[in-house]
Amino acid sequence: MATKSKAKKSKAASRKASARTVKTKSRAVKAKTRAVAAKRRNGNAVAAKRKNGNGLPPPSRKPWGAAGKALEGVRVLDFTHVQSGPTCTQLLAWFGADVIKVERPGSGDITRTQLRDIPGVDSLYFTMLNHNKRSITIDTKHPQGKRVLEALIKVSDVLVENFAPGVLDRMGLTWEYIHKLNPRMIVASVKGFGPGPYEDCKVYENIAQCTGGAASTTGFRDGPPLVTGAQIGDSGTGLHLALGIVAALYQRQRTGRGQRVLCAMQDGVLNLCRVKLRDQQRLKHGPLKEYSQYGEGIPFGDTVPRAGNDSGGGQPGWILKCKGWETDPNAYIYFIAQAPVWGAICDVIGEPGWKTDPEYATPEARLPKLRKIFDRIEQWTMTKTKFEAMEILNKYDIPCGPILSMKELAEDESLRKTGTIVEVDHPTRGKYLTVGNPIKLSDSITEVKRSPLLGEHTDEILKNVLGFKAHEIAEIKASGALGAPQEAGQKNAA
Ligand code: CAO
Repeated sequence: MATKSKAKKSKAASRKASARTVKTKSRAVKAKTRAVAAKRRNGNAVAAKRKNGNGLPPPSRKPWGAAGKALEGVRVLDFTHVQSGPTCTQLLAWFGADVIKVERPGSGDITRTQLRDIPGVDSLYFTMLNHNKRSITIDTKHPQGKRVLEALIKVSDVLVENFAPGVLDRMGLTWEYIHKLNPRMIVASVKGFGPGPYEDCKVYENIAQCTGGAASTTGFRDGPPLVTGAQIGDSGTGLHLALGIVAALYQRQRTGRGQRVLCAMQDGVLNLCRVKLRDQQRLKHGPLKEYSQYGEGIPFGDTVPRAGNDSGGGQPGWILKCKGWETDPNAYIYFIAQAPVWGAICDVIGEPGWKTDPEYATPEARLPKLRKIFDRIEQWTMTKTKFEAMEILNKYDIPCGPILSMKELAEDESLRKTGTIVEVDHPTRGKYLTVGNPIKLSDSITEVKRSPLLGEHTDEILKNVLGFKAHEIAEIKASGALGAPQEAGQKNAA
């Protein structure tokens, strides 16, 4: 009995086992079919993506400039002040980001009152660096101020700051804390120096020019180091930062998380002085023949010298006097003795013999006598105004450019047409000129809007961006964390 029942049991077991095998097989078949279908679907999706340009929507049919702005939908919490940071956030605002400038109640960005030309009115320093932004006043150290700030951090994409090192941390806004509040937040900073011996130092424009290699290479050999009028430390670093932010926004599309973006002003200036570091390394292999000191027989030391007005590239150039130079400080032209148009240069200045004279015919032969050549060219440019010289030289494709004064630039019609020089109306200042967006996008056209008055948008932001109820706004205001917003038309204290 026991053996029979054992046999029965084992038969039943083997039936069960084969049923299981069939089930497993059919599951495997189903899984395989599903995998094949998924692969096909995936393949189709990839193909469709490719066809659409990597998953992009079909090309908009809206007229150019009517499809929204490049950075529409991006909200920037702007903690910047003075010049470097505001340059960056102004660019982002011009590209369509909603830039909310957080300012200290009562005073705001220090530049509102610096270099004032009209008593009681926001300075041009401020207005020209803060277009297209909204202003909210918050005492970031007040508990109710922190409440508003944290709410803003949660609904923003980018935080930009250029405080002195450690300030943001002292406000309680460490990277770790911000990242915890909003893991998608990009935190972008301008500092004077990157990590290293000077990382805790405060820095202004000219310090960056001096520590980034610009001052030691600017000016004349027999004079002191010079700073340049171009704000390469402030505005230059702001530009670098804006690019870093846009790249981080693009990467966030894939990773879903924010990151830190740091631009040190020293690094930004050095990046713009790249060609001088090039020359530093060339020095090991002999004199820098395109520097006029070579032609003057003055030996080179172990560091890149100041090159006066020598061209920074491989084609020699110099600033030459034009008609009227005795009374007009800007009656000069920059002239490049470009090798391919040497023949035309010789004809224009009345030295046709130099075209074939072995002493002048080749760039190598000319290098040791650049001073003499430019003196001769100057004899010609002094007979023409800078604009006449420009017109004649351009006919022969000879690279040159008049030295334009700020007055001439301000009055230049073509710069106004392109939106590079813009006239803006301001409620307390009236009309003033500014430099518009130098970066022109054909489908994201910049409209330059006036800078905000201090705290002008405080209520609007609390209500519409943060969704605070009337009683909450009243409570925060009563705490003194926001100060009193300035009404349009109301003047700042001088
Ligand atoms: N509410 C309350 N406090 C505020 C505030 C607000 N809304 N906004 C700023 N503050 C406080 C800061 O918390 C800081 O206080 P603590 O030092 O007590 O923490 C204080 O204002 C001053 O900030 P700061 O040190 O950045 O300003 P500064 O005028 O002393 O220095 C500058 C200016 C530019 C030298 C410095 O910010 C800096 O080195 N920035 C980095 C480099 C840079 O961008 N330089 C270019 C400037 S343009 O030439």
